[in-house]
Amino acid sequence: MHGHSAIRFVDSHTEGEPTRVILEGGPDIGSGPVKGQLARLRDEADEFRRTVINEPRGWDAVVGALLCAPSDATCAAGVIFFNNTGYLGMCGHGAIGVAVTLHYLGRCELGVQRLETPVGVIEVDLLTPHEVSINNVASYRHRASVSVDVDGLGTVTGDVAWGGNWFFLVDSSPAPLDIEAVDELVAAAGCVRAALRRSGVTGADGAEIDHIEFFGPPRSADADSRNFVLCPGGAYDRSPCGTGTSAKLACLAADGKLRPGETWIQESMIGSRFQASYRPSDGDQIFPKITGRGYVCSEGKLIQQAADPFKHGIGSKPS
Ligand code: PYC
Repeated sequence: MHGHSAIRFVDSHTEGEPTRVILEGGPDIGSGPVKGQLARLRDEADEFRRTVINEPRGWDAVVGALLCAPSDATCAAGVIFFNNTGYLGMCGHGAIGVAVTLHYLGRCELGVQRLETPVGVIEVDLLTPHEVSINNVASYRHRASVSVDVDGLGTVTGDVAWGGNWFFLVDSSPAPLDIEAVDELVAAAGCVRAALRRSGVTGADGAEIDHIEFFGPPRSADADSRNFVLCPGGAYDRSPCGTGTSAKLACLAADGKLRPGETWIQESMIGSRFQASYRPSDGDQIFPKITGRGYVCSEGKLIQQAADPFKHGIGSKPS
């Protein structure tokens, strides 16, 4: 068949949140550090991200994972995560999705593999074909108890923390953490993010805080907390968010509310869970460990016919 190109993928979900691993058909982004490969993907081939994630081939909640060559010889692969608006530093649910997908394809055994991400090396430990622990990049609280004036909500106070992405963590959710209230939560979190921008509240080195996290009491008796996470492109995380839970651990550790090795069970908006703990790192940093389950749910080829005006996805300029 001619007049089209194809991108081969496997979809999985981690505690409800989708990951699309790209197996073939990605652009040539060279080699070297994964951070540099991400820069080339973003600057020279961003239509690939839009093709994979945007409608009509994808949807707003899915996170893409492009496997690439690592520059760190101790790593089995490099991985670049992306979504409907851009690129992620790390992605916890996505790393679990990559691990269960590679095992499903017969490309890795149970046990530990190291992956190079744009923000550092992580370890994925495939405990069973579905259960994976990740040892995330060092995480830390950057600022505590920052107050901002938010449209419609008044003063909102939260912590700024790094867990592989930048988060603003608000302990008392402005709306119930029920799936019925998800539109209200998305709108409220969007207003918080706008207020942070307006007030010049950032992560380290002026980095944009693009994830907003609200917390409340858990529904199940053995969990510690329930969360809502607004992702950068406006979708909410169906899982408890691996990097968001890492940021939460960093705040709990900084407040002396969770000791090294102690377990924290984070429940998501849909009641799925991550089990989390940490070991201390240098200074104020911690190394989070997050355990969750992932399941492969489809595989196939994305087709781009040459004549299709939306071959790079809706939201791209029609060609
Ligand atoms: O699990 O780290 C995560 C994540 C980030 C955005 C969506 N999921």
